[in-house]
Amino acid sequence: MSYKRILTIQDISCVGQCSLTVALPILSACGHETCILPSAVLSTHTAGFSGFTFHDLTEDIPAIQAHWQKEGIQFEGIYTGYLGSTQQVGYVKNILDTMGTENAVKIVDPAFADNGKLYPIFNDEYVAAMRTLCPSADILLPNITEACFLSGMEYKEAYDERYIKELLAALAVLGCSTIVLTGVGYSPDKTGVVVYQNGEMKYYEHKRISKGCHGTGDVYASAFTGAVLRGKTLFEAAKIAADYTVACIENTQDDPTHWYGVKFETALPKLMELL
Ligand code: PXL
Repeated sequence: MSYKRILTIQDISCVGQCSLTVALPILSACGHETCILPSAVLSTHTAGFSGFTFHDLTEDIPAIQAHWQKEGIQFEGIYTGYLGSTQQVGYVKNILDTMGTENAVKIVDPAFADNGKLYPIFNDEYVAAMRTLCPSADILLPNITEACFLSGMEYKEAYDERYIKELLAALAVLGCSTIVLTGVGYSPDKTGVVVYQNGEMKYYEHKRISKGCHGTGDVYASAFTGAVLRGKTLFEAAKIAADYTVACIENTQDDPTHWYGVKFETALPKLMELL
């Protein structure tokens, strides 16, 4: 049993089943000590709610990091998601570069866009900052939209394997050559994930249940991180995270009142079984 200390850096959306409220329970269920650095506090996530509050925590980060350094605290895994500001990306890069143990695994989920569009608070300057985070990551975990914004390639709704390979090669140039690309589907009722390593693509295809469930990217990234830190290979972890995410969506799809996230909690025993 590998019990690791993981730091995850992303926002607290108080309501909405995403970011830290998803990462913390999932990483705990995977059997890891989970430390958090909240990037911002929001009343809800920003996809579908209007009038949400947003409190950026950028200013707090240097003092938190300095205290950890004074205490000699280091992390065996660092996993970043939705961040609070462009300036914060620089602070997070420094944390990735200095706060890991010798063999720490660093996973960056860009978490700034989906379905061809940036999330509300982000802009081109943020995307440019996010590019600078790539060389500090061991594994980059974008969806197709984020991969397009980062690499500068055109976003397409329909594509073939050649386009995906080109996209991954263009992304790898930014400095992280191990990429797990999510939401890759070559036919309407299928989706899947591509694991790209040493220029080679390996594809795990599974059924697509419904389009655009909120928070599934965070569910996927958290389960993937938990599985990798449990010593699974990248492909095994990618598959476990996909099967778990599908189970979460299946848990939720027959409840129209639950539009803002997925019921990931009742599927946690399945994740533990898959591990
Ligand atoms: O799930 C990604 C995410 C995280 N945090 C906040 C969001 C979103 C997606 O919209 O709004 C605040």
